[in-house]
Amino acid sequence: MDDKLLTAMADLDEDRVLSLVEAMIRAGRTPLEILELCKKGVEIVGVKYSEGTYYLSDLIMSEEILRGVMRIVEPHIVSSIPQHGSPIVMGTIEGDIHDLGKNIVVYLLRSYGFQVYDLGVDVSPQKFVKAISDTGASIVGISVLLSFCVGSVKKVVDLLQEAGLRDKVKVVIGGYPVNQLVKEYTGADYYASDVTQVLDIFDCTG
Ligand code: B12
Repeated sequence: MDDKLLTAMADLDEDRVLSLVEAMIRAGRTPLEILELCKKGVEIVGVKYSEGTYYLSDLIMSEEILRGVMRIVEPHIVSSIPQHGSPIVMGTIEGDIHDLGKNIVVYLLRSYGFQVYDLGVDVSPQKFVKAISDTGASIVGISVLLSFCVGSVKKVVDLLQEAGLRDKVKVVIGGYPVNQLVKEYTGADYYASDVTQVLDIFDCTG
């Protein structure tokens, strides 16, 4: 069924994706596994877009389908983890409006008992730091999909340092260009390249 879901997502066959997801939920597959398969399908959509087989409207369609998937899986994210004390500030960095990945992470964290302040997309480094200061968050999650926006992620870390908050806040980054090198360049504490790593990271920091 995994291949079928991946193919249906890549083919942008909304009805098939949603019925497969419902069947997988009934068969006891976890929301995490399902979301990860859908993410791989969206990546194939991205490749087809780069090759010129798909158009912008197709990318937007992939977003619509993914939101439908999230609506189905969300009630099935059952957590035994109690409400976590410290809030998390999340957002997509300045200049970047990609939010599918960030929204999945926010959905998951909320379902697992974290209090998340979602600042949305195109969030300036100053706004991140103000939100951290205002909420007393000890974790900030930054999503970045565009390589040329990585510098602004570093700016968040630098501003936290200047504000004397760096030691009090764990910086977690994720998104398409993120890897060990980007983590080191930005000065972040952790990075995640897929949804399955996200909970581990936030749990060990929370
Ligand atoms: C869908 C998409 C769009 C949609 C976005 C819709 C939306 N609401 O998000 C639209 C059409 C708007 C779009 C626009 C653009 N896009 Co675009 N887009 C994509 C695409 C195909 C998929 C991204 C996606 O949603 N993936 C699915 C989600 C679920 O996965 P994810 O984002 O990786 O998130 C997961 C993990 O990374 C992680 N994660 C993500 N964030 C975080 C944060 C934290 C804290 C943690 C812990 C984890 C975490 O967990 C998530 C769940 O597993 C990618 C290709 C790709 N392979 O990624 C290109 C891509 C990101 N886009 C790209 C580009 C260039 C653009 C445009 C500049 C195109 C243009 N010429 O206009 C614009 C930029 C607009 C802007 N200012 O931001 C490039 C970036 C290249 C680069 N290296 O910089 C890519 C890589 C395509 C490519 N191969 O060229 N795009």
